[in-house]
Amino acid sequence: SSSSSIAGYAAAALASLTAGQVEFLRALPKAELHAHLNGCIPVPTLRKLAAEHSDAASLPENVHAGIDQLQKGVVLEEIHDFFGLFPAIYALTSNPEALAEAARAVLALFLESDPEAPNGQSQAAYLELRTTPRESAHMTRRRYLETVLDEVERYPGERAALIVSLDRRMDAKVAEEVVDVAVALRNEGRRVVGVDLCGDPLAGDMKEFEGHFSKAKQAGLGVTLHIAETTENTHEDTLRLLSFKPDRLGHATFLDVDARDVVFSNKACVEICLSSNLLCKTVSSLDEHHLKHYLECNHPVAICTDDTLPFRNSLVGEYALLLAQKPLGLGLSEQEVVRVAGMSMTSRFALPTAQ
Ligand code: 6MZ
Repeated sequence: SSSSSIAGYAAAALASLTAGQVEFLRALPKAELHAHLNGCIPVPTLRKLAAEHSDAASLPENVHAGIDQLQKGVVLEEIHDFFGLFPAIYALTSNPEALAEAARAVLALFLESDPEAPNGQSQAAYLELRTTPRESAHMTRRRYLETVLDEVERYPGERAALIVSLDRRMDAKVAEEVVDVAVALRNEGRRVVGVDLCGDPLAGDMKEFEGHFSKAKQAGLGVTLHIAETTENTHEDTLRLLSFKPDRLGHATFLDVDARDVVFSNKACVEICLSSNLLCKTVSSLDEHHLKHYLECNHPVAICTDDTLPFRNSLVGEYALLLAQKPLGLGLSEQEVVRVAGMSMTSRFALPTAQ
């Protein structure tokens, strides 16, 4: 529809489907397992946060221009340009009230009735929302995570959980603090289900991070790692991350033969973000997307949105990319799409046992 906030590849695929096919996709139970909080804030919420900001004068002057750009749709020359979008967004989610409002809007986007669905289904049956805790003048990292968890836990019947992200750019001390807080919150019975490694794919020395992920695993948290997202990720970096024994992998676009052997034998679910990969230009066309390879090998995958704000996609739109005929989509059958959606549901991390 013309009021749709989605655009680009996912919107084109959705528009090519019959009403019956769209209804089929909306009704399909699917889990969103790879969505970054600050990458999924709806534009109207960002505008509201900018208008409400207690000290408008302290906002960087590029914030309004940044929001205008996001609304128009960003064009990235390459993935490294992507990370420059976040400082403007972060300026708006740096106190607990604003962060809570952003988290509420993102949870609603995936879990409340989709205004565009005639039968009022939500985009996702289940959401594992991920976010990188930031310290600011207004909150500690622990307070950041508690603020997001308060919103996640408002969803009864266990429809949502939190993954705590470590950024590759974090120094080892901060990364350690973040894992310790994630483990402590989990032990307090809060709905933290996993830890993630994200951020600029070439940043940081991952040697320093091994202990953090083993600590998280010991505490019963799931581990998911952004891995081999670009051609520049080295063989060594990829194998090192695989040695952390992740339960799931983000992107895993450029695995070489050795790495693929490890992934296939571990059966780590691969979180696939089709629009994200096309827009960040790490994959040149759907026809060349590594998803095809995983499907042929019957390897578990989960179809996800990554960042609905800059990519202007939706979970239903990403599934439309599976079902739409080539070249707009991959041309999978409904039966195959049912199987793919089922894999997202079975790849969820375990919830903490009730205390
Ligand atoms: C790697 C990504 C990403 O955590 O502040 N992020 N990291 N690859 C991607 N693929 C395109 N998309 C998002 O959400 C925003 C942060 O998520 C990470 C980046 O570190 C970004 O700053 P949170 O809620």
